[in-house]
Amino acid sequence: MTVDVLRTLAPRVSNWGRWGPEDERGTINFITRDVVRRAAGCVKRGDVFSLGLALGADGPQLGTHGRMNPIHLMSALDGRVGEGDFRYSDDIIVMPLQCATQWDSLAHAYYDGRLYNGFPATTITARGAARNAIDQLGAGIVSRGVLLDVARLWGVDRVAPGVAIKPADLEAAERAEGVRAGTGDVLLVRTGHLGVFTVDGDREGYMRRTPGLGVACVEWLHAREVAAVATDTVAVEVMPWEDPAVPLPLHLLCIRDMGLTLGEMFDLEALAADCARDGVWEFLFTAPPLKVTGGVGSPLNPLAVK
Ligand code: UVW
Repeated sequence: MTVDVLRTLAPRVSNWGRWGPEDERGTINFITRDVVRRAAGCVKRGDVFSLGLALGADGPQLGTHGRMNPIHLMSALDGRVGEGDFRYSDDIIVMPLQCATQWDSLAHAYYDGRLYNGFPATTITARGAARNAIDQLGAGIVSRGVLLDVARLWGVDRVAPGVAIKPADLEAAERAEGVRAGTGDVLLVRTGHLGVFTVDGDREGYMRRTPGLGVACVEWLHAREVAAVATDTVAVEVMPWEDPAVPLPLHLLCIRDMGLTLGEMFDLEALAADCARDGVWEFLFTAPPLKVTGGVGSPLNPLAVK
C-alpha cells in the first residue's frame, strides 16, 4: 500500500454522486425499506445483546490526541423540589465522542481538502461539521447485522496485533458460518482483540497495536455494498499501517471516497459466543447515533437482536 495505490483505489471505490450531489449519508443509503423488513425477520428468540462498552472513567483511552475517558459528575444530589419528600438526581458527562464504542461520521477522515461527496474540508470548523456530520444518520442505523468471527475461524482467542485481515479471510469466515454479507448489511468483524483491554486491562496494548482489516478489503466492502462495518478494535483497520507512509488508509478510502460508516470498539464477545452456540450469524442490528449537531462521531450502545 503506497500513496500511489491509495490514489489508484480511490476512484474504484468512490461513491461520490451515487446518491446525488447533496448526499451526506453514503452507504447508509443501501438500507432500504426492504432491507429493514428483512432484518426484522432475523428476530426469532427475542434475545438482545449489547455491543457497547461502558462509558466511565475506566474506559480504554490513554489520554493522547485529546481523547480521554468520560468524566461523569453529579449536578444534583438529593435535589429538592418544594417542601415535600420528593427528591431527584441529575448528572453531567464530559467525553470525547470517539472515546469508546462509536460510529465515525463521514466528516471524520479526509485528504486533498475534500470530504465524502466532494464537500470542502473547510466546512468543518470549530463549530463542528456543516457537512457529513453524524446527525445526518439520525434516523438511525437499523439493518441486518452479520458477524464474521475471524478469531474463531483461525482457532485463536485473539488475532495478533499487526495482522491484516484479507478478503479471502472474510470469505472463509462466511463459508464456515454459512452466511454472506450483502447490500445494506452492517458487517461486524470479530478479532478478539478487545480482550486485551477488557480481560487483561492493558490499555496500551489494546490501543496502540491492533489486528484489523487490510487495505485489500476496501474493494471487497465496496463490491458487497455493505452499509457499515464495525470491529472490536480501535480503528477497524490494522495498526501499524501496512505502509508506514500512508496512515489510516482504510479510513481515508472508506470514509472519504466510499462514504462507508465505520464503527469501532464494539464488544462482540457475548454475541459471538451465542452465534457459535446456535450457528446463526445474522440478527437485527440497531445502533442509532446521538444527533449531535455537527458531530464527527457518536458514542453508541449498539444492539443485536436474535
Ligand atoms: C483516528 O485514529 C484518527 O480515528 P479512529 O478513532 O476512527 O481510529
